Amino acid sequence: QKLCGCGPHSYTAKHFLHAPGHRQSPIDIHTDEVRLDPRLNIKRLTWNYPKETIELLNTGYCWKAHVPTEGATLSGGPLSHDYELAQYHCHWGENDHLGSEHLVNGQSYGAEIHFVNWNTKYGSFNEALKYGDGLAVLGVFLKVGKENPELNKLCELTCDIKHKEECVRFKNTVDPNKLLPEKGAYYTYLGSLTTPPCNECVIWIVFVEPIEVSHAQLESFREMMSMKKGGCTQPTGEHRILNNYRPPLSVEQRVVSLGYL
Ligand code: BO1
Ligand code: ZN
Repeated sequence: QKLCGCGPHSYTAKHFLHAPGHRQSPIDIHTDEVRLDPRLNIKRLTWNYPKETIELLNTGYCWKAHVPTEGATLSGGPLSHDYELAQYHCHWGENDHLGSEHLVNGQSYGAEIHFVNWNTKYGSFNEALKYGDGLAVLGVFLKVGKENPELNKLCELTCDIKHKEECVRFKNTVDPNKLLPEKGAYYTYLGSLTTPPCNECVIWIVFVEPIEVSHAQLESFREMMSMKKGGCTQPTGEHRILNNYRPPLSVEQRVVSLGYL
């Protein structure tokens, strides 16, 4: 599929208020420039996420998963307050060699899951979008290798949300904790939403170690379509959700720090 003229590769100042800023995301993380930051260890980064996912939605741009958010908190590490999990979603490519939003030393992974959390001191998600520490997003790279049994329960549902705005409830639920590493290092830096309006409100936390998923699992994402059911007469191949990642933006004056779980 060709990259659409209005897609992530073309977000500019003209289109979106925040896109010309100095803390845009994603970025290419250069591992020889990351700094060990002892302040990240004063209180370790921890989360208290629910053990279930409620439903899966085709947004027309990606799949998005909803969880019970009551008490679903993230804190510590680079965060000075409690953040609440709102949703998790994914970005992927047309093949296994690209798809992640963040790059590491110029290299892409096949996909990247984002766990989106908002700072509870701002009272609501939409209010939090207005502040530089409003959101904290956990990024997990997906690398093609062996099948991931937990993610499989989600992959099996993508055929039920083939079209935009379709939504399905989990029977065989996914535990979001099992899609996150239990130990290891993370990169953290100040950035933005990677989709319009690209607000510069995100404390990014990207795990160094990818999780493994199979080629077939990523293929199940690539079956999803950006159109509503019956919404178009053209061949369906033209409307698959592919390459829904934004290319890396300039690091500018920013520092990427390294913390440990
Ligand atoms: S991302 O994690 O930087 N790719 C990202 C990008 C955009 C959003 C969230 C995360 N957008 C927001 C929408 C809100 C919506 C919220 C939660 O996601 O602006 O309208 O409520 O789903
Ligand atoms: Zn995202």
